[in-house]
Amino acid sequence: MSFLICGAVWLLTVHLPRENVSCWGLRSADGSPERPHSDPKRSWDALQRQKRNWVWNQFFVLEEYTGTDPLYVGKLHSDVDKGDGNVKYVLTGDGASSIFTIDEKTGDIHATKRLDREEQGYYTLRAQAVDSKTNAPVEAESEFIVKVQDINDNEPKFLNGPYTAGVPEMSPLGTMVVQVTATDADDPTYGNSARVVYSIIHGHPYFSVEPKTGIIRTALPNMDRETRDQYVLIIQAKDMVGQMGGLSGSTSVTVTLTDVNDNPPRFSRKSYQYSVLESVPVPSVVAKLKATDADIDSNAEMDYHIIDGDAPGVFNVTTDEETQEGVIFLQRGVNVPVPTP
Ligand SMILES: [Ca+2]
Ligand SMILES: [Ca+2]
Ligand SMILES: [Ca+2]
Ligand SMILES: [Ca+2]
Repeated sequence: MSFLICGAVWLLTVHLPRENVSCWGLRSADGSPERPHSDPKRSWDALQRQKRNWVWNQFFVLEEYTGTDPLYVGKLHSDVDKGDGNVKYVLTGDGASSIFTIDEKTGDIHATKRLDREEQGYYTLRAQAVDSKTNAPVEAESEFIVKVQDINDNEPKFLNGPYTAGVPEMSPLGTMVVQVTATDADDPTYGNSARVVYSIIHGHPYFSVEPKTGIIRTALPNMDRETRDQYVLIIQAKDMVGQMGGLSGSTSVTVTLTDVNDNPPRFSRKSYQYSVLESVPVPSVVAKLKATDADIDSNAEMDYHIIDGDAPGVFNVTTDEETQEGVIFLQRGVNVPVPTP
């Protein structure tokens, strides 16, 4: 005896002995029906040849079905059932009666609720055929799976966004800044619903993103922190490999150019002139002057030296750490010679 579970497209057998196979109607994966053979041996051979094209013991139901009628899932059928009402079909297991109903006479299974693959991807059910009067089994109980078929109903999401990153100014073209990743809750093993590509919506022409990896790189050489130190990029991830009709999500990436010491200190004047009375005590501060540096932090820290013009060593200069000024002070008495009359 055989006991067939017949799906909308896939018709599959639970156990199929070589002899007494009487319920044919198998469709191959490309949808073309297998023609029944009168010779059981030839039928079995044909089935064996086709077997690799079949998904066994599975039904497929499209998720998020919004129709008003219950969704047809498939059919149980035992060849003990001669259509005279003596066989009753019973469904047990995951979601039996709460989600899946079976017509006990015809074996037709329907889903009565909208299914969400991202909540539950498959249901394991058990099929039974019993004598409608005595409830005695006429077939051994068999397990099968209803797999929830994915639709593209989830957009890619940047779970770690928004991002912040830094890259040194003046970096060569193509320097990696940061990698962003979007996840898509749809089925990664089926179709393109979870296949994401990245693109840059805002941030051209300074930065680019690799479509497959989400790696962000510099797209211009010689970006100068002293001209502009921050960029806010918008990166988009789109499923369906970026094709029309795909769903998308986006995130921002704030990129800060970090400082490189590419600016020398500059004095605001070519020369400074100060006068000092010979009577001032030693040591005394004579003058303070300040050079500026467009860089920041340690790249703008000053250290002043006298390099020329004070051979006798009358003056010295120190650096005021707080203000970054050069403090010139008198370290020896100034003895101005009195002009002879
Ligand atoms: Ca998706
Ligand atoms: Ca989905
Ligand atoms: Ca700099
Ligand atoms: Ca500098």
